[in-house]
Amino acid sequence: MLKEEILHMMEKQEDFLSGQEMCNVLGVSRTAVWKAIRQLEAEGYEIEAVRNKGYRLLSEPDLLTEKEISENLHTRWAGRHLVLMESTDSTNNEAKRLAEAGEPCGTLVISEIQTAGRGRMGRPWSSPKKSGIWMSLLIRPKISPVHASMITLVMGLSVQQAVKNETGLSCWIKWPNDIVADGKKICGILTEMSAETDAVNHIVIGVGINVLNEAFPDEIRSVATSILKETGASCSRNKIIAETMNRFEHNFDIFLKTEDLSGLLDTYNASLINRNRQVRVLDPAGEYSGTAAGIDKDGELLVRTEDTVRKVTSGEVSVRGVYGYV
Ligand code: BTX
Repeated sequence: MLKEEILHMMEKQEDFLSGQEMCNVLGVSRTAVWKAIRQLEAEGYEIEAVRNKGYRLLSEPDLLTEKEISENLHTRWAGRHLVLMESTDSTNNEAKRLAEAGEPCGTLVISEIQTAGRGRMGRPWSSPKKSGIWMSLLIRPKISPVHASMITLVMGLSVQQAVKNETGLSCWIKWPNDIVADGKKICGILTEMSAETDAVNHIVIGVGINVLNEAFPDEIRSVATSILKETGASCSRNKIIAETMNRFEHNFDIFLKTEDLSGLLDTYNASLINRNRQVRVLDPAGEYSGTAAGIDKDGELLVRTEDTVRKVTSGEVSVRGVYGYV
């Protein structure tokens, strides 16, 4: 596309690039160049235009681009088939539709906005435009369906490692499906599966990361934060996406060797915010408190109560700090 070629030329040139030179190189009219420049400006590129000198690129918006994601991807399959969307109801829904249509393992659906982003048990997930990473990875593993819930933990660890590595933010895993920084949620994970009794058809792992959000709606202000709010700095969503895929593929290989978390246990527990903290377990069968010791190889949270150690399975249970969310 002309607009991309012009952008590419400006990216390579530090100084002004004359409109005439663009016309000559690309074989198009001045009007066509001018229109393409206007389109780029509308997308958030800051371009300086000076008579008799030409155009100069001042800054680029943080757009999701296949190019920047792919350049930072070192995987065999995870994220190798990218589906970038401007808008969708939920990337989990879209990934499920693509799964039914036969798209391959490793397909990653990413959208700039979700109009009906979902959390667990039908809870809403706030997914405003261009401020976060709303993505879903489709996988088709040959594992027993009873082991699938551990994949949420594998992804949680991968996101925590990727965010820490890419942004320097000190963040932690909150079992089973959140990443937190400064006691508030920066990421939530929703895993959904289609399976027969003893075989998985496909699994969709949905990841929502608050990256550039400057503010949150009233209902979630007390529990939500973003990378920008915590670090005060902007960062590349494309690189975080790629690094999450790099980490996930590596961690998932380790998980597959034993079909449990024994190979990831120490790394996981070292990044677990709940560890050695007092927690309240909101079990529909009865609430109780204790000290979280860490997870076991099956991904259950071990909670030491006065008389015993209880194993908490993710399912419908929520875990809270005694004095608040963490
Ligand atoms: P969850 O059920 O653990 O958390 C949902 C709760 O989190 C909500 O009830 C609300 O209190 C709070 N919340 C809502 N939006 C946000 C937000 N942006 N930041 C922090 N807290 C929030 C967590 O479920 C799983 C979320 C998965 C989201 C991804 S995005 C891509 C994919 N598509 C999709 O529809 N869901 C997943």
